Amino acid sequence: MSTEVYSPRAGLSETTSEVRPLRMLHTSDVHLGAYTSQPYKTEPDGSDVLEPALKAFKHVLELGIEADVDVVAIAGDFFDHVRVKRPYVEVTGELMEAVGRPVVVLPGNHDPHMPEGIYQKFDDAFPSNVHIIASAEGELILLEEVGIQFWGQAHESYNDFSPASAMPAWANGSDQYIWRVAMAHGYYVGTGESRYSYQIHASEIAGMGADYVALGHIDVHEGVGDGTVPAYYPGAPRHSGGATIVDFAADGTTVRHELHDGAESDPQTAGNPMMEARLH
Ligand SMILES: [Mn+2]
Repeated sequence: MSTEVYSPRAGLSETTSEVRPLRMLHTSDVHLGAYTSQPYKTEPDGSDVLEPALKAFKHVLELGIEADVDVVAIAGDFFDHVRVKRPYVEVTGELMEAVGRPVVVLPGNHDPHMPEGIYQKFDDAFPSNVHIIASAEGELILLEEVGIQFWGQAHESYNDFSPASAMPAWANGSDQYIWRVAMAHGYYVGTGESRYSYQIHASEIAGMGADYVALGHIDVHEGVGDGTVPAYYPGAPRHSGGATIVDFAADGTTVRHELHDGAESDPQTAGNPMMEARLH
């Protein structure tokens, strides 16, 4: 387990609001449905168990429950493709409901928010604690009772777009500071250029005014940016075997990657460093 500590966001100390600590679980690139459309598989003894991608997701959620997080963030490519069937999505929804905490989902390039996509087609399979960001222009999910707000630009098609280009419209709390999490699903290029789609630049991360930037798109756990704002790819649950836990507090932000016991390596990427860093 690695732990990184960051100074509070510039300007936080000037807030007149009460600053309460808060804990978040951040995951991404779960790619549900990548290997099978059946939510369960039958063991040799005849018992039914969750298929591997759902099992990895369940393990990640259990990490969050064990750590007693206040909220869960899923930063894109939660589902692998739009052909995932209703029974599979219903089991996914049941796992999300069982978390008993708000879950915020940013659609990625594999699971764009569009009429034929998972989130609109199976809208009723997601429980009321699930909040799905639905606009490419950017949308704020304000969870005032929890004390946190999420900003993100949803993928709405398979076309290229700039997932961190809009300026977040943060809400300000009167009595309580509301933590700011920007979500973006794309490829971090730093200050340079790249041939890849969905580019996220260092200046965008630094300029969002966020306490934390929750990224998704690559499978490995990795911190990016210039170090002033914590910005992380959490790592895909089946690849990294865990999730990222973020602690927000008045004296700074702590980010750690936690492994879950039941981690299985992805048979398509295990042992292949080129494949292991692959993009989605
Ligand atoms: Mn992706």
